[in-house]
Amino acid sequence: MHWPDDTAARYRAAGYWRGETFGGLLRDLAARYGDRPALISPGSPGAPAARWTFRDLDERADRLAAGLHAAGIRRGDRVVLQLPNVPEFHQVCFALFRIGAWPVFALPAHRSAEISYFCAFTEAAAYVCPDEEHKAYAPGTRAFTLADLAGLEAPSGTGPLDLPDADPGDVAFLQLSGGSTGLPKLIPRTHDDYVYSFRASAEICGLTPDSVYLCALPAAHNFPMSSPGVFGALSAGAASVLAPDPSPGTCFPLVERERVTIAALVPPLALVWMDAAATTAHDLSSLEVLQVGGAKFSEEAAKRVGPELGCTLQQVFGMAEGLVNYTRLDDPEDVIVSTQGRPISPDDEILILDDEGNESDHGHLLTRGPYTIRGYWRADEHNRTAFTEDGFYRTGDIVRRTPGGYLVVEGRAKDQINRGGEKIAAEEVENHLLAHPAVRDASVVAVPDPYLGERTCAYLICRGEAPKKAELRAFLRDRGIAAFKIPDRFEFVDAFPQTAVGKVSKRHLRERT
Ligand code: OOB
Repeated sequence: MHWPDDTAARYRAAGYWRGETFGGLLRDLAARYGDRPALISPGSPGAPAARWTFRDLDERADRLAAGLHAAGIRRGDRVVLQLPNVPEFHQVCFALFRIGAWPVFALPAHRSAEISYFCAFTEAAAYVCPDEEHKAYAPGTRAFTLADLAGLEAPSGTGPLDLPDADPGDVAFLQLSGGSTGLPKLIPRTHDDYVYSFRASAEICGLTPDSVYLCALPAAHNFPMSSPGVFGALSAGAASVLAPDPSPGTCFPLVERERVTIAALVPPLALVWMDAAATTAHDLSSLEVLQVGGAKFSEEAAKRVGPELGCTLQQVFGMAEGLVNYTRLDDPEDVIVSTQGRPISPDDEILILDDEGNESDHGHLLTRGPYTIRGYWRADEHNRTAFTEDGFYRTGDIVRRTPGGYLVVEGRAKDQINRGGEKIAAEEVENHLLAHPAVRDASVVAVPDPYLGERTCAYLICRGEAPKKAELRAFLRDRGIAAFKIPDRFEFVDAFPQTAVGKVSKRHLRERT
Protein backbone atom coordinates (compact mmCIF):
# COMPACT_ATOMS: atom_id res chain seq x y z
CA MET A 1 0.00 0.00 0.00
CA HIS A 2 2.90 2.37 0.71
CA TRP A 3 5.72 3.83 -1.34
CA PRO A 4 8.79 1.65 -1.93
CA ASP A 5 11.60 2.37 0.58
CA ASP A 6 13.94 3.93 -1.97
CA THR A 7 11.19 6.23 -3.26
CA ALA A 8 10.27 7.27 0.29
CA ALA A 9 13.94 7.99 0.99
CA ARG A 10 14.07 10.17 -2.12
CA TYR A 11 11.00 12.16 -1.01
CA ARG A 12 12.59 12.69 2.38
CA ALA A 13 15.92 13.73 0.90
CA ALA A 14 14.13 16.21 -1.39
CA GLY A 15 12.57 17.81 1.68
CA TYR A 16 8.96 16.96 0.83
CA TRP A 17 8.53 14.61 3.76
CA ARG A 18 9.90 16.30 6.82
CA GLY A 19 8.92 13.81 9.48
CA GLU A 20 6.10 15.99 10.79
CA THR A 21 2.86 14.64 12.23
CA PHE A 22 -0.46 16.46 12.51
CA GLY A 23 -0.25 16.36 16.29
CA GLY A 24 3.22 17.87 16.38
CA LEU A 25 2.40 20.39 13.68
CA LEU A 26 -0.49 21.87 15.68
CA ARG A 27 1.73 22.01 18.77
CA ASP A 28 4.30 24.05 16.83
CA LEU A 29 1.65 26.30 15.30
CA ALA A 30 0.16 27.04 18.73
CA ALA A 31 3.62 27.98 20.01
CA ARG A 32 4.15 30.23 17.04
CA TYR A 33 0.77 31.83 16.45
CA GLY A 34 -0.79 31.39 19.95
CA ASP A 35 -3.39 34.14 20.18
CA ARG A 36 -3.99 34.65 16.50
CA PRO A 37 -7.36 33.46 15.17
CA ALA A 38 -7.36 29.95 13.70
CA LEU A 39 -11.03 29.04 13.25
CA ILE A 40 -13.92 31.47 12.98
CA SER A 41 -17.46 30.24 12.93
CA PRO A 42 -20.40 32.66 12.48
CA GLY A 43 -22.77 30.25 14.19
CA SER A 44 -25.98 28.84 12.78
CA PRO A 45 -29.14 27.38 14.26
CA GLY A 46 -27.91 24.83 16.79
CA ALA A 47 -24.26 25.89 16.57
CA PRO A 48 -22.98 28.87 18.58
CA ALA A 49 -20.65 31.44 17.02
CA ALA A 50 -16.99 30.76 17.83
CA ARG A 51 -13.52 32.26 17.42
CA TRP A 52 -10.76 29.83 18.31
CA THR A 53 -7.13 30.89 18.45
CA PHE A 54 -4.31 28.49 17.56
CA ARG A 55 -3.83 27.94 21.29
CA ASP A 56 -7.55 27.20 21.78
CA LEU A 57 -7.49 24.61 19.02
CA ASP A 58 -4.35 22.98 20.43
CA GLU A 59 -5.75 22.83 23.99
CA ARG A 60 -9.18 21.71 22.95
CA ALA A 61 -7.69 18.95 20.79
CA ASP A 62 -5.79 17.76 23.87
CA ARG A 63 -8.86 17.88 26.08
CA LEU A 64 -10.95 15.96 23.59
CA ALA A 65 -8.13 13.47 22.96
CA ALA A 66 -8.10 12.78 26.71
CA GLY A 67 -11.88 12.34 26.73
CA LEU A 68 -11.95 10.08 23.70
CA HIS A 69 -9.05 8.03 25.03
CA ALA A 70 -10.83 7.61 28.36
CA ALA A 71 -13.88 6.49 26.37
CA GLY A 72 -11.76 3.74 24.81
CA ILE A 73 -10.62 5.19 21.47
CA ARG A 74 -7.14 3.87 20.72
CA ARG A 75 -4.31 4.16 18.23
CA GLY A 76 -5.27 2.68 14.85
CA ASP A 77 -9.02 2.78 15.60
CA ARG A 78 -11.20 4.10 12.80
CA VAL A 79 -13.73 6.80 13.63
CA VAL A 80 -16.28 7.81 11.01
CA LEU A 81 -16.53 11.60 11.18
CA GLN A 82 -19.59 13.40 9.83
CA LEU A 83 -19.84 16.99 10.96
CA PRO A 84 -20.81 20.26 9.27
CA ASN A 85 -18.43 23.22 9.03
CA VAL A 86 -17.89 23.92 12.73
CA PRO A 87 -14.61 24.24 14.67
CA GLU A 88 -15.39 20.95 16.41
CA PHE A 89 -14.75 19.26 13.07
CA HIS A 90 -11.08 20.21 13.29
CA GLN A 91 -10.94 19.66 17.03
CA VAL A 92 -12.07 16.04 16.52
CA CYS A 93 -9.56 15.59 13.69
CA PHE A 94 -6.63 16.74 15.79
CA ALA A 95 -7.84 14.86 18.88
CA LEU A 96 -7.91 11.65 16.83
CA PHE A 97 -4.53 12.45 15.23
CA ARG A 98 -3.04 12.83 18.70
CA ILE A 99 -4.42 9.47 19.79
CA GLY A 100 -3.26 7.95 16.50
CA ALA A 101 -6.86 7.00 15.62
CA TRP A 102 -7.97 7.56 12.04
CA PRO A 103 -10.83 9.86 11.05
CA VAL A 104 -12.86 8.44 8.15
CA PHE A 105 -14.20 11.50 6.36
CA ALA A 106 -17.88 11.20 5.51
CA LEU A 107 -19.72 14.10 3.85
CA PRO A 108 -22.65 15.90 5.50
CA ALA A 109 -24.87 14.74 2.62
CA HIS A 110 -24.25 11.06 3.36
CA ARG A 111 -27.11 9.11 4.86
CA SER A 112 -27.67 5.66 6.30
CA ALA A 113 -26.56 3.68 3.23
CA GLU A 114 -23.16 5.38 3.11
CA ILE A 115 -22.56 5.81 6.84
CA SER A 116 -23.50 2.25 7.76
CA TYR A 117 -21.22 0.99 5.00
CA PHE A 118 -18.26 3.11 6.17
CA CYS A 119 -18.77 1.96 9.76
CA ALA A 120 -19.00 -1.70 8.79
CA PHE A 121 -16.18 -1.69 6.23
CA THR A 122 -13.72 0.15 8.45
CA GLU A 123 -14.88 -1.73 11.58
CA ALA A 124 -15.25 1.71 13.11
CA ALA A 125 -14.79 2.10 16.85
CA ALA A 126 -17.09 5.13 16.78
CA TYR A 127 -19.18 7.46 14.64
CA VAL A 128 -19.06 11.20 15.32
CA CYS A 129 -22.20 12.99 14.13
CA PRO A 130 -24.05 16.28 14.65
CA ASP A 131 -27.11 15.14 16.58
CA GLU A 132 -29.23 12.29 17.94
CA GLU A 133 -31.14 11.82 14.66
CA HIS A 134 -27.94 10.84 12.89
CA LYS A 135 -27.27 7.98 15.30
CA ALA A 136 -29.81 5.88 13.38
CA TYR A 137 -27.40 5.87 10.39
CA ALA A 138 -24.99 3.60 12.24
CA PRO A 139 -27.05 1.27 14.43
CA GLY A 140 -24.24 -1.11 15.44
CA THR A 141 -21.62 1.58 16.09
CA ARG A 142 -21.05 3.67 19.15
CA ALA A 143 -22.00 7.22 18.25
CA PHE A 144 -20.93 10.57 19.71
CA THR A 145 -22.96 13.68 18.92
CA LEU A 146 -21.54 17.19 19.21
CA ALA A 147 -23.25 17.40 22.61
CA ASP A 148 -21.69 14.08 23.67
CA LEU A 149 -18.25 15.39 22.67
CA ALA A 150 -18.71 18.51 24.77
CA GLY A 151 -19.45 16.23 27.73
CA LEU A 152 -16.40 14.07 27.03
CA GLU A 153 -13.87 16.91 26.91
CA ALA A 154 -11.50 16.78 29.86
CA PRO A 155 -11.44 19.95 32.02
CA SER A 156 -9.29 22.84 30.83
CA GLY A 157 -5.72 22.64 31.99
CA THR A 158 -5.67 18.84 31.58
CA GLY A 159 -2.64 18.97 29.31
CA PRO A 160 -1.58 16.55 26.61
CA LEU A 161 -2.10 12.80 26.84
CA ASP A 162 1.03 10.88 27.64
CA LEU A 163 1.00 8.83 24.45
CA PRO A 164 3.71 8.23 21.89
CA ASP A 165 3.21 10.40 18.80
CA ALA A 166 2.31 8.75 15.51
CA ASP A 167 5.05 7.82 13.09
CA PRO A 168 5.09 10.41 10.24
CA GLY A 169 4.89 7.51 7.78
CA ASP A 170 1.72 6.16 9.41
CA VAL A 171 -1.72 6.52 7.94
CA ALA A 172 -3.35 9.60 9.49
CA PHE A 173 -6.89 9.22 8.10
CA LEU A 174 -9.04 7.63 5.42
CA GLN A 175 -10.46 9.93 2.77
CA LEU A 176 -13.29 8.94 0.44
CA SER A 177 -12.80 8.29 -3.21
CA GLY A 178 -15.24 9.88 -5.67
CA GLY A 179 -15.43 6.37 -6.98
CA SER A 180 -16.56 4.57 -10.07
CA THR A 181 -17.32 1.19 -8.50
CA GLY A 182 -20.28 -0.24 -6.61
CA LEU A 183 -18.96 0.78 -3.21
CA PRO A 184 -16.79 3.80 -2.37
CA LYS A 185 -13.09 3.10 -1.89
CA LEU A 186 -11.10 4.47 1.03
CA ILE A 187 -7.92 6.43 0.58
CA PRO A 188 -5.20 6.07 3.21
CA ARG A 189 -3.24 9.32 3.57
CA THR A 190 -0.13 9.51 5.74
CA HIS A 191 1.05 12.39 7.93
CA ASP A 192 4.14 12.89 5.76
CA ASP A 193 2.38 12.94 2.41
CA TYR A 194 -0.62 15.03 3.44
CA VAL A 195 1.32 17.63 5.40
CA TYR A 196 3.54 18.07 2.35
CA SER A 197 0.56 18.52 0.04
CA PHE A 198 -1.07 21.30 2.06
CA ARG A 199 2.15 23.05 3.09
CA ALA A 200 3.21 23.24 -0.56
CA SER A 201 -0.33 24.29 -1.55
CA ALA A 202 -0.31 27.13 0.99
CA GLU A 203 2.92 28.36 -0.57
CA ILE A 204 1.55 28.19 -4.12
CA CYS A 205 -1.52 30.11 -2.99
CA GLY A 206 0.61 32.75 -1.28
CA LEU A 207 -0.90 32.28 2.18
CA THR A 208 0.58 34.33 5.01
CA PRO A 209 -0.55 34.80 8.62
CA ASP A 210 -2.59 37.76 7.35
CA SER A 211 -4.58 35.65 4.89
CA VAL A 212 -8.16 34.68 5.67
CA TYR A 213 -9.43 31.48 4.06
CA LEU A 214 -13.16 30.94 3.55
CA CYS A 215 -14.17 27.29 3.89
CA ALA A 216 -17.52 27.29 2.09
CA LEU A 217 -17.50 23.72 0.74
CA PRO A 218 -17.90 20.79 3.17
CA ALA A 219 -14.77 20.73 5.35
CA ALA A 220 -14.42 16.96 4.93
CA HIS A 221 -13.74 17.24 1.21
CA ASN A 222 -10.15 17.16 0.08
CA PHE A 223 -10.36 20.51 -1.77
CA PRO A 224 -11.32 22.74 1.22
CA MET A 225 -9.29 20.52 3.53
CA SER A 226 -5.89 20.68 1.90
CA SER A 227 -5.80 22.58 -1.38
CA PRO A 228 -4.70 24.62 0.60
CA GLY A 229 -7.91 24.47 2.59
CA VAL A 230 -8.20 24.80 6.33
CA PHE A 231 -5.13 22.65 7.00
CA GLY A 232 -3.04 24.70 4.60
CA ALA A 233 -4.30 27.92 6.19
CA LEU A 234 -3.45 26.63 9.66
CA SER A 235 0.02 25.65 8.50
CA ALA A 236 0.59 29.23 7.28
CA GLY A 237 -0.72 30.80 10.50
CA ALA A 238 -3.79 32.09 8.63
CA ALA A 239 -7.36 32.16 9.90
CA SER A 240 -10.17 30.10 8.39
CA VAL A 241 -13.79 31.15 8.34
CA LEU A 242 -16.12 28.16 8.43
CA ALA A 243 -19.27 28.96 6.46
CA PRO A 244 -22.33 26.88 7.33
CA ASP A 245 -23.30 26.87 3.64
CA PRO A 246 -21.75 28.22 0.42
CA SER A 247 -24.54 30.57 -0.72
CA PRO A 248 -23.78 34.25 -1.40
CA GLY A 249 -26.41 35.13 1.22
CA THR A 250 -24.31 33.38 3.87
CA CYS A 251 -20.84 33.97 2.49
CA PHE A 252 -20.85 37.58 1.25
CA PRO A 253 -21.48 39.05 4.73
CA LEU A 254 -18.69 36.78 6.04
CA VAL A 255 -16.28 37.94 3.35
CA GLU A 256 -17.02 41.53 4.28
CA ARG A 257 -16.92 41.12 8.05
CA GLU A 258 -13.84 38.87 8.27
CA ARG A 259 -11.99 40.44 5.31
CA VAL A 260 -11.69 37.07 3.57
CA THR A 261 -8.76 36.97 1.12
CA ILE A 262 -9.20 33.54 -0.50
CA ALA A 263 -12.17 31.22 -1.05
CA ALA A 264 -12.69 27.87 -2.78
CA LEU A 265 -15.77 26.93 -4.81
CA VAL A 266 -17.02 24.36 -7.29
CA PRO A 267 -18.02 25.76 -10.74
CA PRO A 268 -21.81 26.04 -10.20
CA LEU A 269 -21.24 28.06 -7.03
CA ALA A 270 -18.77 30.31 -8.79
CA LEU A 271 -21.55 31.09 -11.29
CA VAL A 272 -24.00 31.85 -8.49
CA TRP A 273 -21.45 34.08 -6.76
CA MET A 274 -20.74 36.03 -9.95
CA ASP A 275 -24.43 36.62 -10.57
CA ALA A 276 -25.01 37.70 -6.97
CA ALA A 277 -21.93 39.97 -6.95
CA ALA A 278 -23.51 42.17 -9.61
CA THR A 279 -26.14 43.46 -7.20
CA THR A 280 -24.69 42.85 -3.74
CA ALA A 281 -24.33 45.64 -1.23
CA HIS A 282 -21.57 43.72 0.55
CA ASP A 283 -17.96 44.77 0.23
CA LEU A 284 -16.04 41.91 -1.39
CA SER A 285 -12.90 43.97 -2.02
CA SER A 286 -10.76 41.96 0.41
CA LEU A 287 -11.06 38.89 -1.84
CA GLU A 288 -7.77 38.39 -3.67
CA VAL A 289 -8.11 34.83 -4.96
CA LEU A 290 -11.07 32.69 -5.94
CA GLN A 291 -10.19 29.04 -6.37
CA VAL A 292 -12.48 26.99 -8.59
CA GLY A 293 -12.18 23.23 -8.93
CA GLY A 294 -13.73 19.84 -8.43
CA ALA A 295 -15.26 19.89 -11.90
CA LYS A 296 -14.48 21.53 -15.22
CA PHE A 297 -14.87 25.31 -15.18
CA SER A 298 -15.75 26.54 -18.65
CA GLU A 299 -13.45 29.06 -20.24
CA GLU A 300 -16.34 31.50 -20.75
CA ALA A 301 -17.19 31.42 -17.05
CA ALA A 302 -13.51 31.56 -16.07
CA LYS A 303 -13.07 34.81 -18.01
CA ARG A 304 -15.81 36.47 -15.95
CA VAL A 305 -14.21 35.90 -12.53
CA GLY A 306 -11.66 38.72 -12.64
CA PRO A 307 -14.00 41.44 -13.92
CA GLU A 308 -17.05 40.40 -11.86
CA LEU A 309 -15.49 39.48 -8.53
CA GLY A 310 -12.44 41.71 -8.72
CA CYS A 311 -10.00 38.94 -7.81
CA THR A 312 -7.59 36.47 -9.36
CA LEU A 313 -8.99 33.14 -10.49
CA GLN A 314 -7.08 30.00 -9.58
CA GLN A 315 -8.19 26.77 -11.24
CA VAL A 316 -7.68 23.65 -9.16
CA PHE A 317 -7.76 20.16 -10.60
CA GLY A 318 -7.23 17.64 -7.86
CA MET A 319 -8.28 14.31 -6.48
CA ALA A 320 -8.56 12.82 -3.02
CA GLU A 321 -6.10 10.12 -4.12
CA GLY A 322 -3.37 12.76 -4.29
CA LEU A 323 -2.32 14.81 -7.32
CA VAL A 324 -3.44 18.44 -7.24
CA ASN A 325 -2.83 20.93 -10.07
CA TYR A 326 -3.07 24.68 -9.75
CA THR A 327 -2.84 27.58 -12.12
CA ARG A 328 -0.30 29.88 -10.50
CA LEU A 329 -1.40 33.30 -9.30
CA ASP A 330 1.07 35.05 -11.62
CA ASP A 331 0.28 32.95 -14.70
CA PRO A 332 -0.81 34.86 -17.80
CA GLU A 333 -4.57 35.36 -18.08
CA ASP A 334 -4.97 32.90 -20.99
CA VAL A 335 -3.31 30.11 -18.99
CA ILE A 336 -5.53 30.82 -15.99
CA VAL A 337 -8.78 30.76 -17.94
CA SER A 338 -8.02 27.93 -20.35
CA THR A 339 -6.15 25.31 -18.28
CA GLN A 340 -6.62 23.39 -15.05
CA GLY A 341 -3.10 24.12 -13.87
CA ARG A 342 0.07 22.16 -13.29
CA PRO A 343 1.10 19.84 -10.45
CA ILE A 344 2.19 20.99 -7.01
CA SER A 345 5.46 19.10 -6.97
CA PRO A 346 8.43 18.85 -9.30
CA ASP A 347 8.27 15.13 -8.40
CA ASP A 348 4.65 14.65 -9.46
CA GLU A 349 5.05 12.31 -12.40
CA ILE A 350 2.49 12.82 -15.15
CA LEU A 351 1.98 9.99 -17.62
CA ILE A 352 -0.48 10.44 -20.46
CA LEU A 353 -1.37 7.37 -22.49
CA ASP A 354 -3.48 7.05 -25.63
CA ASP A 355 -6.00 4.21 -26.01
CA GLU A 356 -3.23 1.92 -27.24
CA GLY A 357 -1.09 2.61 -24.19
CA ASN A 358 1.47 4.80 -25.92
CA GLU A 359 2.74 8.00 -24.34
CA SER A 360 1.07 11.03 -25.77
CA ASP A 361 0.11 14.60 -24.96
CA HIS A 362 -3.56 13.71 -25.04
CA GLY A 363 -5.23 10.77 -23.37
CA HIS A 364 -5.56 8.92 -20.08
CA LEU A 365 -3.92 10.61 -17.13
CA LEU A 366 -1.84 8.47 -14.80
CA THR A 367 0.23 9.85 -11.96
CA ARG A 368 2.72 8.99 -9.26
CA GLY A 369 4.36 11.22 -6.70
CA PRO A 370 5.10 12.24 -3.13
CA TYR A 371 1.45 12.65 -2.08
CA THR A 372 -0.40 10.28 -4.40
CA ILE A 373 -1.43 6.97 -2.85
CA ARG A 374 -0.09 3.65 -4.09
CA GLY A 375 -3.27 1.75 -3.25
CA TYR A 376 -6.72 2.02 -1.71
CA TRP A 377 -7.25 0.66 1.77
CA ARG A 378 -8.21 -3.04 1.90
CA ALA A 379 -8.96 -3.23 -1.80
CA ASP A 380 -6.31 -5.54 -3.24
CA GLU A 381 -8.35 -6.66 -6.18
CA HIS A 382 -9.43 -3.16 -7.23
CA ASN A 383 -5.86 -1.92 -6.76
CA ARG A 384 -4.63 -4.30 -9.42
CA THR A 385 -6.55 -2.33 -12.05
CA ALA A 386 -6.57 1.14 -10.47
CA PHE A 387 -2.75 1.24 -10.30
CA THR A 388 -0.06 0.11 -12.72
CA GLU A 389 2.53 -2.39 -11.57
CA ASP A 390 5.03 0.40 -11.09
CA GLY A 391 2.67 2.39 -8.90
CA PHE A 392 1.01 4.91 -11.19
CA TYR A 393 -2.58 5.77 -10.25
CA ARG A 394 -5.02 5.62 -13.16
CA THR A 395 -7.06 8.76 -12.55
CA GLY A 396 -9.77 7.96 -15.11
CA ASP A 397 -9.46 11.51 -16.43
CA ILE A 398 -8.76 12.35 -20.06
CA VAL A 399 -6.41 15.29 -20.36
CA ARG A 400 -4.34 17.27 -22.79
CA ARG A 401 -0.94 18.67 -21.85
CA THR A 402 -0.02 22.08 -23.19
CA PRO A 403 3.52 22.82 -24.37
CA GLY A 404 3.97 24.71 -21.10
CA GLY A 405 3.21 21.59 -19.07
CA TYR A 406 -0.29 22.62 -17.99
CA LEU A 407 -3.16 20.14 -18.00
CA VAL A 408 -6.54 20.68 -19.63
CA VAL A 409 -9.26 18.24 -18.56
CA GLU A 410 -11.05 17.05 -21.68
CA GLY A 411 -13.21 14.25 -20.40
CA ARG A 412 -13.38 11.13 -18.35
CA ALA A 413 -12.97 7.43 -18.96
CA LYS A 414 -14.23 6.36 -15.52
CA ASP A 415 -17.85 5.40 -14.97
CA GLN A 416 -18.63 8.40 -12.82
CA ILE A 417 -20.91 11.40 -12.98
CA ASN A 418 -19.47 14.72 -11.82
CA ARG A 419 -22.55 16.64 -10.76
CA GLY A 420 -21.17 20.11 -10.13
CA GLY A 421 -18.21 18.67 -8.23
CA GLU A 422 -20.22 15.98 -6.42
CA LYS A 423 -19.00 12.62 -7.62
CA ILE A 424 -21.45 9.80 -8.28
CA ALA A 425 -20.32 6.27 -9.07
CA ALA A 426 -22.76 5.04 -11.72
CA GLU A 427 -22.49 1.44 -10.55
CA GLU A 428 -23.41 2.34 -6.99
CA VAL A 429 -26.68 3.97 -8.09
CA GLU A 430 -27.35 1.18 -10.60
CA ASN A 431 -27.08 -1.39 -7.81
CA HIS A 432 -29.63 0.49 -5.72
CA LEU A 433 -31.99 0.72 -8.71
CA LEU A 434 -31.61 -3.00 -9.40
CA ALA A 435 -32.95 -3.68 -5.92
CA HIS A 436 -36.34 -2.39 -7.09
CA PRO A 437 -38.60 -5.31 -8.01
CA ALA A 438 -39.76 -3.70 -11.26
CA VAL A 439 -36.26 -2.90 -12.52
CA ARG A 440 -34.67 -5.54 -14.70
CA ASP A 441 -31.62 -3.52 -15.75
CA ALA A 442 -30.28 -0.05 -15.02
CA SER A 443 -27.64 2.15 -16.59
CA VAL A 444 -26.79 5.54 -15.12
CA VAL A 445 -25.06 8.15 -17.28
CA ALA A 446 -24.19 11.84 -17.23
CA VAL A 447 -26.19 14.30 -19.31
CA PRO A 448 -24.85 17.81 -19.97
CA ASP A 449 -26.27 20.62 -17.88
CA PRO A 450 -25.52 24.34 -18.29
CA TYR A 451 -25.45 24.98 -14.54
CA LEU A 452 -24.10 21.81 -12.90
CA GLY A 453 -21.99 20.74 -15.88
CA GLU A 454 -23.57 17.31 -15.66
CA ARG A 455 -26.71 15.78 -14.25
CA THR A 456 -27.57 12.11 -13.90
CA CYS A 457 -29.94 10.19 -16.08
CA ALA A 458 -30.97 6.62 -15.23
CA TYR A 459 -31.96 4.44 -18.17
CA LEU A 460 -34.14 1.58 -17.01
CA ILE A 461 -35.41 -1.63 -18.54
CA CYS A 462 -38.46 -2.67 -16.52
CA ARG A 463 -40.35 -5.86 -15.86
CA GLY A 464 -43.91 -5.17 -16.91
CA GLU A 465 -45.24 -1.69 -16.29
CA ALA A 466 -42.70 1.01 -15.52
CA PRO A 467 -42.90 2.44 -11.99
CA LYS A 468 -43.68 6.14 -11.56
CA LYS A 469 -40.60 8.37 -11.40
CA ALA A 470 -41.70 9.75 -8.05
CA GLU A 471 -41.91 6.21 -6.73
CA LEU A 472 -38.38 5.44 -7.91
CA ARG A 473 -37.10 8.56 -6.19
CA ALA A 474 -38.88 7.64 -2.97
CA PHE A 475 -37.50 4.10 -3.25
CA LEU A 476 -33.93 5.42 -3.48
CA ARG A 477 -34.50 7.84 -0.62
CA ASP A 478 -35.78 4.97 1.51
CA ARG A 479 -32.63 3.01 0.75
CA GLY A 480 -30.86 5.83 2.55
CA ILE A 481 -28.53 7.17 -0.16
CA ALA A 482 -27.30 10.76 -0.29
CA ALA A 483 -29.78 13.00 -2.10
CA PHE A 484 -27.20 14.11 -4.69
CA LYS A 485 -27.02 10.51 -5.97
CA ILE A 486 -30.72 10.30 -6.80
CA PRO A 487 -30.99 10.56 -10.61
CA ASP A 488 -32.27 13.83 -12.01
CA ARG A 489 -33.94 12.01 -14.88
CA PHE A 490 -35.34 8.56 -15.60
CA GLU A 491 -35.80 7.15 -19.09
CA PHE A 492 -37.50 3.84 -19.80
CA VAL A 493 -36.19 1.77 -22.70
CA ASP A 494 -36.62 -1.76 -24.08
CA ALA A 495 -32.92 -2.45 -24.54
CA PHE A 496 -29.53 -0.80 -24.04
CA PRO A 497 -27.22 -0.08 -26.96
CA GLN A 498 -24.28 -2.46 -26.93
CA THR A 499 -20.60 -2.23 -27.70
CA ALA A 500 -18.90 -4.59 -30.12
CA VAL A 501 -18.10 -6.95 -27.22
CA GLY A 502 -21.66 -6.93 -25.93
CA LYS A 503 -21.32 -4.53 -22.99
CA VAL A 504 -23.74 -1.67 -22.40
CA SER A 505 -22.52 1.26 -24.45
CA LYS A 506 -22.80 4.24 -22.15
CA ARG A 507 -21.44 6.45 -24.88
CA HIS A 508 -24.44 5.63 -27.06
CA LEU A 509 -26.81 6.09 -24.12
CA ARG A 510 -25.33 9.52 -23.43
CA GLU A 511 -25.79 10.44 -27.08
CA ARG A 512 -29.49 9.63 -26.86
CA THR A 513 -30.20 12.41 -24.39
C1 OOB B 1 -11.60 16.81 -6.13
O1 OOB B 1 -11.40 15.56 -5.62
P1 OOB B 1 -12.37 14.30 -5.81
O2 OOB B 1 -11.63 13.15 -5.27
O3 OOB B 1 -13.72 14.61 -5.26
O4 OOB B 1 -12.60 14.13 -7.37
C2 OOB B 1 -11.52 13.97 -8.26
C3 OOB B 1 -12.01 14.06 -9.69
C4 OOB B 1 -10.88 14.15 -10.71
O5 OOB B 1 -10.33 12.88 -11.00
C5 OOB B 1 -11.62 14.77 -11.87
O6 OOB B 1 -12.38 13.79 -12.54
C6 OOB B 1 -12.55 15.74 -11.22
O7 OOB B 1 -12.75 15.25 -9.90
N1 OOB B 1 -12.01 17.10 -11.13
C7 OOB B 1 -12.00 17.98 -12.15
C8 OOB B 1 -11.42 19.17 -11.63
N2 OOB B 1 -11.12 18.96 -10.32
C9 OOB B 1 -11.49 17.69 -10.04
N3 OOB B 1 -12.38 17.88 -13.44
C10 OOB B 1 -12.21 18.97 -14.22
N4 OOB B 1 -11.68 20.15 -13.80
C11 OOB B 1 -11.27 20.29 -12.53
N5 OOB B 1 -10.74 21.46 -12.11
O8 OOB B 1 -12.52 17.10 -6.83
C12 OOB B 1 -10.56 17.81 -5.72
C13 OOB B 1 -9.58 17.50 -4.81
C14 OOB B 1 -8.63 18.44 -4.45
C15 OOB B 1 -8.68 19.70 -5.02
C16 OOB B 1 -9.66 20.03 -5.94
C17 OOB B 1 -10.61 19.08 -6.31
